[in-house]
Amino acid sequence: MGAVLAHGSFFCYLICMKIILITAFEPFGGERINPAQAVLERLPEAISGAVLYRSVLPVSYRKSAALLLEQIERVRPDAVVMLGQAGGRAKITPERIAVNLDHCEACDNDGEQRIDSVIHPEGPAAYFSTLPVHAMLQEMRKYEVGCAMSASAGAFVCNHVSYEALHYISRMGYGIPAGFIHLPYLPEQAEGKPGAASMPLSAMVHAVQAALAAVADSF
Ligand code: PCA
Repeated sequence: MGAVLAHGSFFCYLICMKIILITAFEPFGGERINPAQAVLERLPEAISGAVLYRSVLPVSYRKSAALLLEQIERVRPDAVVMLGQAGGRAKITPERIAVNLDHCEACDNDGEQRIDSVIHPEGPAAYFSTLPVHAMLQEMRKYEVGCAMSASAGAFVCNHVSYEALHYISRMGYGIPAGFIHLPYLPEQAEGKPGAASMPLSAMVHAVQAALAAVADSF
């Protein structure tokens, strides 16, 4: 995939470059910033020969996946990498799995709460990430940032879009790698939250760049 793009500034990249669709989320839960969005804005145009097509998704069960799937159709990327905030985690955590469940006490930015709600009744209980998670971790460790594989993305909107993307790609037979990476709080978010872990923005940008290089080198 990833051939001709009749889309704005990306038109110039034309035929031969690979495309990674990379998403982040807007702030939520009373925060004024989402580290994923801050990282997304600081990534270069291209990494290891792959052009980045970026998109900031709403923290909304209803809207996020619809927008992402529409972008997969329009952009026809060679890989999909989704970023989000996992407040409280100390490390950058590529998610190994997405589960077929929406379940969180917290409401999304539309005020919607979902409790024990199956995403696709006909779908499998879970999908493994199809990103090269271990190669990504290996590349990130070269920058000496804390990173580790995670076996649960929770069951809020990040898991939701991750499941939806993997389900869609599987159903459509696109065979492109996709998966999620959770990021810690930024230091300014951790202020006023005693004991909350955080990571400087520059470290997260370098680490995500390294992870994306591993993705780009895998196709
Ligand atoms: N983190 C939330 C949703 C948006 C985000 O950045 C999550 O982990 O589900």
